[in-house]
Amino acid sequence: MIKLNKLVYAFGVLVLFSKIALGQAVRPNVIIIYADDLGYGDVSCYGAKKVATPNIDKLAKAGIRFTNAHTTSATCTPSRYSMLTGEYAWRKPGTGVATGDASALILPGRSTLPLVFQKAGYKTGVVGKWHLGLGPQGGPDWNGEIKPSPLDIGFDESFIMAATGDRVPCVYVENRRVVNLDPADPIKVSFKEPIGNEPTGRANPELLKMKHSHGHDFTIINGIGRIGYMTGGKSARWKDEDMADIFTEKAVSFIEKHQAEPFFLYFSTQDIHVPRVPHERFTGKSGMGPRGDVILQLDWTVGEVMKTLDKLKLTHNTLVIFSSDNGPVVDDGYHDQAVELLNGHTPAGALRGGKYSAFDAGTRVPFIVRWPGQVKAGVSNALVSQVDLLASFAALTGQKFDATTAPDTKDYLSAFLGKDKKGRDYLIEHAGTFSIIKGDWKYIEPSKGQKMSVQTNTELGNDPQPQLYNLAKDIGEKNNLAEANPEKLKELQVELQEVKEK
Ligand code: NG6
Ligand code: CA
Repeated sequence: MIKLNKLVYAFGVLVLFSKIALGQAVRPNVIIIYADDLGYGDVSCYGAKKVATPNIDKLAKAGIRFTNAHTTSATCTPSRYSMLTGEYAWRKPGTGVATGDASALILPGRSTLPLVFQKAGYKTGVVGKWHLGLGPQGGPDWNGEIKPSPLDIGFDESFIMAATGDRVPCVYVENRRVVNLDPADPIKVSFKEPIGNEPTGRANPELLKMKHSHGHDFTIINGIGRIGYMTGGKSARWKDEDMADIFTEKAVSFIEKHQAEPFFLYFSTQDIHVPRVPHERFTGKSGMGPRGDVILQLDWTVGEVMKTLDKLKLTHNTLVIFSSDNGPVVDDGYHDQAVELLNGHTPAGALRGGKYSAFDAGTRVPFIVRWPGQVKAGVSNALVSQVDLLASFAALTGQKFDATTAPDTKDYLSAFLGKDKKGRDYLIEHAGTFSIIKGDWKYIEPSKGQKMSVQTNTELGNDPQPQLYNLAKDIGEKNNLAEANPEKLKELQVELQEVKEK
């Protein structure tokens, strides 16, 4: 039986790569489940012991679990920008963490990941956290048609939150409209000055069900202080407790609706970002407080998607990617007991730093690819970057893309499918400070930035001295070899400079 399986697999791979080599389109369904702030060590298949993620583990067991996969940035907006456009976000000013009323950062007229699929004849959809701006300069019209939106850059369908769970406006946007909006109660949003007269976390802390530890003291929505002021839109406001159910239901119905055609779904969960407000089914279940509970909720979400694929008999014809947009953070601005109840859990695994950090925990993330019958299950240490998904899926589906607008994405399909065990020669990470990884080596450029984020208790990786680490021997980036190895240092400095100037 085992032999037969091996033969079937080998044949599948042979056929697949012959087709790709011949430039013939291969069109599996593709789902990217993109978690928010999930760290390298936050799931059990990456070594977590205090929290169990059976559904994510199952995905990893049937697919490839990458140990050296990276986002391009240590925060959300730039990572997503790079993944969807194939351009490192730091090339474009204004792609740092976006406010809730930011205008669209990805404009029509350029290559994008969803456009690659759309051109290949896929139905494309986005569900969940967007955080890439909406609307024209000056921000979107929350009470009218929202344009540009994901619909203008390659998605056929869109059900999103504009920014983050902790930023106003706390409403869902479906295609071009805010969901359940009463025109008699229009939405106004401001990130500059107070508007309306609703209570704020700063003025009315007694109204909060979850207190802020830093920031997050503007308008109170659903008992939680947010970033930014909001008034109106009462009937449209979300309830954080239901968010995972709502997004999961939307993702599942997208899959059901398009089961007969190739589809691409970018499913971007709010979990495990702050505010961590799980549905009561998960409350208290991890023993680690809300942060652990939303990891369980995320795992449930993944399970629901997998169940849907099984039920519709799409498992074999669907390539699933599971990953995260940046590394972990424990206290990201709310008193949710994440610190107190950590219970020895290490969100970053053996890596140093976390979200916001130039150390590797900022950008090295869980990354799983499952495609039964085509991708051999196992572990890959190949160096891969999310910026390469665009070119790689263009290669898979036989599409061309505009490399002038997507200059940084390269075809590493055979690394993503587990055939090439090496992956990239180098990749760039950005956390305000630039780093480059090349082979076993990582260089972090000198920076005058803070060494520690006191608020989040994160080592940011900044140092006025150049830092050089041998990640193969020192994954925790403890032993700076810059002085001991000036040639390697120079090599990486030159390489980083070349990429920056490209
Ligand atoms: C920070 C927020 C943090 C989080 C982050 C964005 C404060 C003090 N901190 O500014 O809570 O929202 O932005 O996270 O407001 S991200 O994952 O979307 O990039
Ligand atoms: Ca994030």
